[in-house]
Order: sequence, then structure tokens, then C-alpha cells
Amino acid sequence: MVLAAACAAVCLAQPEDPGINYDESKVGGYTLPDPLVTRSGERVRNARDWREKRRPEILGLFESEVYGRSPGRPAGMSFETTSLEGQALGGKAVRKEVSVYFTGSKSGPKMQILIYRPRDAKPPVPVFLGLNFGGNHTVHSDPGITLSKEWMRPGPGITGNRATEATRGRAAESWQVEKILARGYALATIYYGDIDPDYDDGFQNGVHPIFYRPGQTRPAPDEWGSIGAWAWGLSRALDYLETDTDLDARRVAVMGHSRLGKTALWAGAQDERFSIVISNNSGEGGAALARRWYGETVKRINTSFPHWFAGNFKRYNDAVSALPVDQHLLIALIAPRPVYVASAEEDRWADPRGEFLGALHASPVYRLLGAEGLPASEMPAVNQPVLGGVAYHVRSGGHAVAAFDWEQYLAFAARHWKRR
Ligand code: GTR
Repeated sequence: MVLAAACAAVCLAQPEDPGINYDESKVGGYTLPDPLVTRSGERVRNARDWREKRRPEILGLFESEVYGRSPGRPAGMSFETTSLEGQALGGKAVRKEVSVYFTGSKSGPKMQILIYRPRDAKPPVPVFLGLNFGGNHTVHSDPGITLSKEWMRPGPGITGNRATEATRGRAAESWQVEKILARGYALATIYYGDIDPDYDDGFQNGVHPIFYRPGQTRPAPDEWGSIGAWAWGLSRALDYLETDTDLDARRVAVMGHSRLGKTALWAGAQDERFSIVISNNSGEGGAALARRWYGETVKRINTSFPHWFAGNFKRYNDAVSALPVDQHLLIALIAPRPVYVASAEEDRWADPRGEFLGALHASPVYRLLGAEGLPASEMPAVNQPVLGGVAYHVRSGGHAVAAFDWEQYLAFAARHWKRR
């Protein structure tokens, strides 16, 4: 699988790396920034203080120090339905493909959204939205999905950095399209490389150059990296969903795995139109606390993937305690909207306990806003989800999206969407 391959390159070297710790007794002490105290020491006493003072402060810090500032919606952006099939998946689904032309020009950067919705569900249908790693054609073996022609990382079934038919349906396990449809929900998905190919090219390809000022050749140190761009793409997809009367743009769950789990959190933190946010094994730079010395570190992620974060984030490589935020505050930015953080037991690189603590320490903000936090104070047993306004589970097995994960996400969404 693409994910396993991506991890293999980096993760195999871990045991020899003295900067990487897997011993819980060596994690050491750390002090987290208090979600309910501003930088100037003012206590956040109510929803209004949070909204007007602390939330903008935290959001601004994540922008300038971690992911970088992103632009808004380009004025000329346009949408085009490129295919529509009313009897897809043996008659169970309507399948649609939509091109999003970011600048309005068909020859400029664009992304292709693949949408399945249950044919027998009454519109408007709630949506799960997520970026995929290998092209839209990998999420199901359906021969009607257009094969991606975009750049792909070398691997099985990839020839000259382009996908071949051999990769069709390869990620079906991770997407569980039939399960989503059976619940009465739609799935909308986009190949993340449409937005920004995932390699360090100094931000020459992808969407960054659209926004360069005259003479600018790369983002400034406080401007978006690739995670910022992918999250921006999710918001542009939501712009489209708002125009599609078969879909309910007020009930969109943004979901992502691993680097795309980091992306889902950042998208949900910035764009309050997302109704639910789901982070699957997002690890460092996602739900896991950066200050915990366990598994991947800030320095390591910035070294392996120099293009993911804002340039400024590298200043914390050897000074993580100087970060004015930590990842619980990213989750807190999603409050009071429901958020689900999921770990996998063997995914130590992502620090399951650190992910749990990220969810736990975001919870005071949920409670301040009158929502339910995480209904647990200790990490739950394996395969025992805890579901509140903040939800968490640690699944048995490794770094992946499994059917078990989807079952929890679907139940979580049903529970929250029913209440509205
Ligand atoms: C790893 C990276 C993780 C995680 C993962 C993935 O190599 O160190 O932070 O994002 O890749 O996205 O598969």
C-alpha cells in the first residue's frame, strides 16, 4: 500500500535514531499551553472570550508558526461536471466527477472530485469528504472512475510517475464506499497530488504559484506549505459541495489518514463550515502532542518532509517547548463541532498516547462552549471507542484506515447529525 511504502522509507530507520524514543518512561515532563489562558495571561471565562480573544490568537499562531497562512477562495474559480452516471455500483449509487478549475482556466491547476451518493437516499445527502493518496480510481474497483493522469510517487503499478490500471481499486479497503452508501451518506474524494504533488520542489508546481506576488518564487516563512495547500483544497471542495443541491453542505465530515489526517484537522480548524472532523492516525503535526518525546518528532518530520509545514516551523526543531501552541489547541479550534481522533496500537511512530492526550486536553474548550468533551480521563482499552463531542479509539493493528475505523466514524456521524 502507498501508506505502508511511504512509512517504510522513514520508519525503518527509527530504532537507530537517537532522537527517536519509544520508551514511555523516558518521555519526560512538559508543560502544555493552557487552552483557556491567553498569551498575555488573561483567563478565558466564557464562549465570548474564546471566540473573540483566544480562538483567533491560537489560529494565528498555527498559521504563522506551524502550517502557514493560506489564501482564500480565488475569485475566478469554476466547476464543471465531467461525468455523471446514475446507475453506478450495480445501481446503488450515482457517480459524479467534477473538475474544479482553481483560476477558472482549464489549462491552470485543477482538481477532480469523485462523488458517490446513494441512489435511493433523499437529497440533500450528508457527505464524507477526504483526500486520497493514490488517485480517485484507487478508492473502488469501479471501471467508470477516471484514471488519474497526475504525478504519482514511484511504486507498484506506477510507470514513469503515472498510475496504470493495475492500481484501480487498490485503496478500496481504506474507503469502504459500500458501507458509507449503506448508511445513506455520500463520499467525495480528491487525489491530494491534484492540489500539490507531495515532494519538495520549492513550491513550483501545485497551487502555491497561483498566489505568488510579482517577483515571489516561494511561500514566505509564515505562508502555507503542502499541508496548508491540501487543507485549502478541501475548503475549495466544500465550496463546490455548497453548489450541489443533491448534497448537504451543512453536514460534511472531513476525514483523513496520516499526513492527510493532519490535513483534515487543519482544514476543520480553519474552516468552520466543516461539521465534523476525523483524524485517522494523524500523529506528529496532527493530533499527537509535539512536546511528548515519543515516536516522530518535530525535527524529524521537518527533515523528512521539508515541504509540509511553514518555513517558521523549522525554528522549533530543537526547541519544541518554545512552540506557543501544541496540538491539543489545534483540536480545540474545532470546538464545539464534533471531532474524532483515532490511533492504531502498533502505530507507535504516530504516538497513540500523544494522540489521546491531544483529544483529552482539547476537551476543556468543548465544555466551556457547552459541548461534550472526551468522556474519559484515561486511555481506553484497544478497540473500545469513547464517543462524546470529542471521540477517541485505539484500534488493534497498524497504521491504516480499517473497516473498524469506518464503522466508528459512521456511527459517530449518525449520532451527531441526527441531533440537528
Ligand atoms: C510518515 C510520516 C508521518 C505520517 C506518514 C503518512 O512517513 O512520518 O508523519 O504522516 O508518513 O502520511 O503516511
